[in-house]
Amino acid sequence: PFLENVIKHEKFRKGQIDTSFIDTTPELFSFPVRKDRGTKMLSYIGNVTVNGFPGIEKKKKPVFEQPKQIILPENLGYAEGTKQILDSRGADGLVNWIKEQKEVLITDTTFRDAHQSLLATRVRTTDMLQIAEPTAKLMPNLFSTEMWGGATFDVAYRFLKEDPWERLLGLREKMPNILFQMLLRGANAVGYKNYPDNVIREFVQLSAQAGIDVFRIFDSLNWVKGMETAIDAVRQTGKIAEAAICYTGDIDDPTRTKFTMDYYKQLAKELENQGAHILAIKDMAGLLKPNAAYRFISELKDTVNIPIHLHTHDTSGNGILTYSKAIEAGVDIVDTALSTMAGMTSQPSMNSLYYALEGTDRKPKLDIKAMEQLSYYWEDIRKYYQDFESGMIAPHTEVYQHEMPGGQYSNLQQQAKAVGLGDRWDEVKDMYRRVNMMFGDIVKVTPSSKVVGDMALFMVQNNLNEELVLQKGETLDFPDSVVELFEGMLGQPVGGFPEQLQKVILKGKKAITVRPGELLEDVDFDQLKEELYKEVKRPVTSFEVIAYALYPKVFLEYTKTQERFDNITNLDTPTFLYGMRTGEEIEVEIETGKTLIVKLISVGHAHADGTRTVYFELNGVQREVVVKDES
Ligand code: 3PY
Ligand code: ZN
Repeated sequence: PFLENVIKHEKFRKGQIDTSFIDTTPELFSFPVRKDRGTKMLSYIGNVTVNGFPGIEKKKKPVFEQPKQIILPENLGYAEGTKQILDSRGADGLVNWIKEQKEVLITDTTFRDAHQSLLATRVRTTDMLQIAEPTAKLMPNLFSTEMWGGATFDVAYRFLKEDPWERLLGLREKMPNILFQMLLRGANAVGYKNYPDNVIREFVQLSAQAGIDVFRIFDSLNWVKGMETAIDAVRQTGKIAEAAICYTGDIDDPTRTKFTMDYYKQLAKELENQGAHILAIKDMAGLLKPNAAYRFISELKDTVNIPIHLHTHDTSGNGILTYSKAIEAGVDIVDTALSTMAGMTSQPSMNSLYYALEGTDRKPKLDIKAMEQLSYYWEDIRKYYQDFESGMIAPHTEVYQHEMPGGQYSNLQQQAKAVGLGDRWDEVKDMYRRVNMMFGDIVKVTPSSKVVGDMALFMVQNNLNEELVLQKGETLDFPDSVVELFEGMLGQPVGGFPEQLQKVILKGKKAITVRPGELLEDVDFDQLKEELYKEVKRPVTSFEVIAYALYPKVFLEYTKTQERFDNITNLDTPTFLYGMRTGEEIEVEIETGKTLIVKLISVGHAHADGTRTVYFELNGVQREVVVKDES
């Protein structure tokens, strides 16, 4: 409802919003009170108490400590930050400012990649909103906070039953001084397939309008053509187009002949010519070794004139050393996460990097005490999501072999469990490496990494190896994603597809070599809006229409959940994930100033029809809901 009010507001529609819009527009917070809200919420709690949460083995709700809150001094305002530089000087002004900085600049990925990589993207908006203001007030010198895009968009709708646009608007309100950065998968937007050009343009336009400043754009095969539309769309909004080279292989390994220094230099130059304001090095698996990083950054610095922003994952345990070398070589910006959300498949720790740079003139202008305080909060929050942890507890150097992106590791592991391969995870990882080579050694990052993962699962499940795939290919029903990749629907890989395998997989279908966007028909948004209106039987916003264009099934499913349970985003995370213990009492603020007190009295025996009655007290009054027991 908050988002609806924002979007319907005349000022918002005319684009007349600034950072004070929400503060100075109290009517945004007036919602029609829905009478059955309480019942719907109880129905959610009853349901998760009885049936558990998808992806979590059913168990009694653990007892968690209250997360450590940060009490800010009352008079502490928001210091001006990079957001004000972009807003006042424009994209080129910001680029010039970056070039003038002696210190290395820092992006905080805690709100996006860190939890995508450690906790299967499951961190909820409410847990971010509670720490957003302290983050922005205590760390005004961050270059940016990466808080949106990648997998967060569909996971929000699909698993968290919340609206990612509300996350963006809510955080924007509490963090008005720091650039907001998102990860955009080029022609795949925030999805797993190429979309028509006008969908990309509309999505970029709305994201910019809702608060994104820096768009990190990549193509999952490093195919520049797949990034053109997105780069142009971002430039048109006046925001920052940060075009990415995805780093794979090893520039120091002479046997990896596709991904050489010359290849990367050529790509960097192309992206600069394409209009990138910043060049990102997206080392999504953490394969850039320290000495290679020094050479890589030095040579790229000599190749392009735009700032360079390095992203890595700490899977191997070498992340800080890689950054230290890259910083010595002059990299402008690096991605880190707060320490308790860092390390392993996530980004290297901001706190550690701070100390690693002591005694150098590139040490970032950040407050280490603040980092530590913020890290305490995340340490507690992370426990809520313990069931989504990957189980990796120590540096994992096999990443140099399997090359799996950090953001994929815990997600593929969930996928493997879901198809009954949880106990064959080691085989899946090794198969992932073999599939990469079978595919001709390709860039592996969403969605190409998902295709490699799907194929690895398929081969382990069906006890296949490389020869068997070629021999029996005609009779095998390959995963759709694999067929689409070999059809050219994700673009063209470096050096083309291996021909024999392509033939086997396509079974006579023709592959394309042009940009898929050239063949996909534009979406008629008016018609789509009409269609969605008929489905949900209420007025819909442009944000909802684009979500529906990107993820029709997931979005409709989400609207159904919303109808069934109303707004459950304000439930605390332990209750959202585990329901309640008998006798437990919780408070839920369902709207500003309106709090419900919920107590679980008991869960009744199963009835003959497989339902159970769950008994609550809501603000002291007895209430019951009937829940279907799905066990
Ligand atoms: C994503 O596309 O979600 C990624 O994080 C890729 O690294
Ligand atoms: Zn990443």
